[in-house]
Amino acid sequence: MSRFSSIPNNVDLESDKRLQRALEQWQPDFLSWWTEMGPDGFQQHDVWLRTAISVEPNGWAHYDYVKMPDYRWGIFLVPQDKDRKIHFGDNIGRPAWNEVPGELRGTLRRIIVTQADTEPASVEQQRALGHTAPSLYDMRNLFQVNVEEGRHLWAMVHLLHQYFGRDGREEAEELLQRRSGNPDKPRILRTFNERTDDWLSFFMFTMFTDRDGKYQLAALAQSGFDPLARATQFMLTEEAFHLFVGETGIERVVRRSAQLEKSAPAGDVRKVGGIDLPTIQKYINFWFSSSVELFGGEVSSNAAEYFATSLKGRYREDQKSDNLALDAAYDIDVLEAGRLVRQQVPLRNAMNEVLRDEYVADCERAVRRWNKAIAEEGGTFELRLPHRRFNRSMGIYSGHRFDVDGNPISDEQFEAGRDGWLPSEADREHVRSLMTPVHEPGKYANWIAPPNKGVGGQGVDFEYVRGPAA
Ligand code: BYC
Ligand code: FE
Ligand code: FE
Repeated sequence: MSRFSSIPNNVDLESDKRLQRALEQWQPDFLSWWTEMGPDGFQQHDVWLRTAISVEPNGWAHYDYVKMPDYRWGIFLVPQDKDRKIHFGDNIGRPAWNEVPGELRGTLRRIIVTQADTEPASVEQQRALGHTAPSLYDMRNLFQVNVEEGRHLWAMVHLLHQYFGRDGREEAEELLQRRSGNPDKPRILRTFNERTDDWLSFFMFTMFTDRDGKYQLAALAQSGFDPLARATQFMLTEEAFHLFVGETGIERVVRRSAQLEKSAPAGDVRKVGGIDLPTIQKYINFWFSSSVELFGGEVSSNAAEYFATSLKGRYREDQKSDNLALDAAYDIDVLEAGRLVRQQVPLRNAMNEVLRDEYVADCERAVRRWNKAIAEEGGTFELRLPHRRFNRSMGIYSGHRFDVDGNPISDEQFEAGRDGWLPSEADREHVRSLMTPVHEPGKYANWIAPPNKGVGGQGVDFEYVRGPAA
């Protein structure tokens, strides 16, 4: 396939020459960004990848060896329902919009740009990980996630180009210019500037940060702006795999640690090349607290506006009974003179917190699964989520200190507890010291259990990534 091949799509791109030209101009810029900031190395390797060739359920089962730069980054929206009506907020009952309502243009653009910015950011954060993959199975999963995050960027850039004219084209260019972690041109949201250069962090990121993606995309899939709803709905099918990588990745690390504990001298897992469970707990504390931040402030007039204007609903808004959310209230604990006091806020202003509740419950479920794996291996350690107030720098709890149970504490107490709660430099150093590549089919690094089964119709010992023929 040629480098500048036509763009796979189900939006009838061929009949909209202006849009097609705009996207074809952006495509080489995307490919140079991918070359510069995408996975470091392995670009000429054959990777056993799944490619979306249509939005039909069977359009998904397509696996083949593909070189990453030849991945077919396409534009796919779930099919349109021409009779669709807006089902929440102040525009409830009106036909869903297929053009941007003038007065919502700025707000909508901002939501789309924020969503879009996270996609290339995550690829940048993960770019060096191929070199230290604990197996070819894991390396392949990493690259699958990377190419799909690239496609998510395409999905959002399509909306910017089609519906936002020149402003949209400028935003699309800027999306390729910001850089994760660069102090001069950082990515928009903080978690997307964190370092994710060891595999424990990668699994934490796909567990906790991609899961924010799931809930944000699900909220946008309710949108009254139909092209956004249809684009994000399709992105969710890809997101499920990213979450699988994170949740099962952590489970495999945890299981291995519990196994090693039994044989290690004095139960010291580090001495036998594993990651001890207390260190895993600290990584959970860090990545959970960073990712809950992505839901925005607890009390937010932005969130109220997104809901009122029918641009962003709640999780499964279509299954709720009160889609106006006008008379209801929500209880939030706020800090007053050093004590937590319950306050009522109008429900619409609490929409970020409402979405965060769904997210936290989903994370609790995963922790139960990991604890089950520990118990199965005969271990007794119990992992847990820190309280959502712990370690916050956005929203009403920022500027105050809380312990992992959510109790208010002093700065001194926090500093004294810090290395017990969050990864210390020594902890990170230990994790990094284990990151040596295992690139032989069927072999897995010592610190992680092999998966139960392979992926894409292959076994655990398949050659998922294959070097160029010599
Ligand atoms: N870091 O009213 P507030 C994904 C800003 S992940 C830095 O509290 P709002 C993915 C905020 O922008 C999903 N800044 O918040 C995962 C605002 O700025 P201004 C991404 C932050 O607006 C893994 C100010 O603080 N999608 O897809 O109600 C791999 C106060 O705002 C942060 C979306 O986020 C932060 N953490 O809610 C790949 C969906 N949080 O106005 C991909 C679109 C807030 O003072 N975005 N701020 O300049 C939104 O819906 C909202 O913008 C947010 C924030 C939920 C993010
Ligand atoms: Fe994504
Ligand atoms: Fe994702």
